[in-house]
Amino acid sequence: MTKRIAIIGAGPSGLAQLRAFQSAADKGIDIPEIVCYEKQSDWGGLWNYSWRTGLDQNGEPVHGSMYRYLWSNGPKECLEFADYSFEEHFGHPIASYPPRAVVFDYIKGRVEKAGVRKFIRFNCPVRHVSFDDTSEQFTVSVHDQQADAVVQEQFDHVIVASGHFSTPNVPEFQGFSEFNGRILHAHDFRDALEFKDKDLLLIGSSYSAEDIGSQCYKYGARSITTSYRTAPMGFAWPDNWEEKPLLLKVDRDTAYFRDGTSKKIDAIILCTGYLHHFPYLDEPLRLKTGNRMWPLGLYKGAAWEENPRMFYLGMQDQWYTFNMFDAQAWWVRDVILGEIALPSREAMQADSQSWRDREETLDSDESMILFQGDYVKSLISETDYPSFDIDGVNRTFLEWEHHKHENIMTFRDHSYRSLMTGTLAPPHHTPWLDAMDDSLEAFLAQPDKSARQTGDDR
Ligand code: FAD
Ligand code: NA7
Repeated sequence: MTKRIAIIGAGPSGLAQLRAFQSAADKGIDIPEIVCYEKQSDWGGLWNYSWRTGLDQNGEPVHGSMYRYLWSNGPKECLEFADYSFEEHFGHPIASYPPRAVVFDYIKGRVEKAGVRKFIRFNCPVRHVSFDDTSEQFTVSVHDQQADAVVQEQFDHVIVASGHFSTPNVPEFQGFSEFNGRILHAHDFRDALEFKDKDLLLIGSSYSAEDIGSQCYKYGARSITTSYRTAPMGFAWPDNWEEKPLLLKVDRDTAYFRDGTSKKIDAIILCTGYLHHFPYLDEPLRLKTGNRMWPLGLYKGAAWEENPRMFYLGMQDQWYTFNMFDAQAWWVRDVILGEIALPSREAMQADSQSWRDREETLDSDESMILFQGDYVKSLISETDYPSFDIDGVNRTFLEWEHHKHENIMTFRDHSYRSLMTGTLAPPHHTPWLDAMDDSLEAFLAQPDKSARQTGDDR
């Protein structure tokens, strides 16, 4: 009997899984029957922009956390697919930090070429997943929104690819109920222009605080204050941007911080991260973790040790993204196809624990990047995913870090060499701070060649 596989989510991780199976089928290998359930009406996950916040047209929580004017926060050379380069997709080299619409187009290009859309059932949120020990089958309940019917199907394997940057972590601070302005979480942030001429407070000191603050600076906020719990970001911020210790309380229009200082503010954005949230999973199947480099319970970061018929993709905190999801998806595919044998549960747990022990020693961005690079290497060594220069990707990440610390407002003007094609990216025609139009058309518009400069080649 042909095995049946359910994939939950058609974002970059779920699409990596579809592409992995399709690549095996292309080589003449018999692949299982695959159904990918996607609650949105299109693929691409977070990269599929939605103006909506709160609930969607079907009453489902809006998945999207991306916002207008979002440009890749790392070099595209670090996330490039090993089997489908940016150059192949666009027909020519492009600059290193594309805006969201360009990345979305690239993700789409690979899966359109692979012809895997037929496996996806759109507008189908998964409501419940359980496992029966006797039949060794998963039962997946899905709400087919178009038919408005909840249906159940049986599967041999379930692959969870529903992401973990969509359910906001929303702490409360004293005085929020009486605050005069708007309070929102980064998940609901959509347009920096809303905060033009405003004094803005952001809580948090990670990617969202850095990038949403930078967007708001770029689009004319009067001042930015970021408030950290553990440590400041420490970049050389513009003059109207300051970092403060944690917020103590707010009083109508004033924020008070732990160092005794205060500031009048108009709006607060909680850049306080996200929860790993799987409301549709039965308790024995549910991963419980914070956003970290090595969640426990997942052998090779992917197989659910308690029941390795089930898999999770993309659950780690992410330096590596698309090509790491690929490495995981190829590995999961080969476990399902019987090409990779899993060891005993004890051996899986011991292996995971050794990664966790190393994770706990990581004390710098560099050590985390090298850790995740080693993880990607370990997966790729077991499959036929095209090998690529992971040490080179690590080096590119380190250059990126260096450029951010050199100047947080100009790091996106740098260019890097593709580890897949060897081509050095051309500089973008407009410095990021001046590039107000984030459309694909504006980004790809050919500049006047005489005005081009040479990119960095380090
Ligand atoms: P997602 O992209 O979240 O996709 C999950 C999919 O599962 C969605 O399509 C969702 O609709 C679907 N789904 C969820 N629940 C259900 C359900 N119950 N039933 C059916 N379907 C369901 N990464 C980078 O490499 N570069 C960047 O510049 C970058 N910027 C980012 C900016 C923001 C604001 C955020 C939040 C993340 C950013 N990321 C970036 C990281 C991002 O996590 C990855 O790029 C990528 O989108 C993760 O892919 P995924 O498929 O694992 O999850
Ligand atoms: P992250 O990277 O998980 O960071 C969350 C931040 O929120 C981090 O600075 C936390 O501080 C802070 N935080 C969390 N809870 C609190 C409370 N209760 N009070 C104060 N501060 C808090 O999430 P991001 O949204 O920045 O990034 C997620 C992804 O989105 C990322 O991959 C990007 O590509 C885009 P801590 O340092 O733990 O003290």
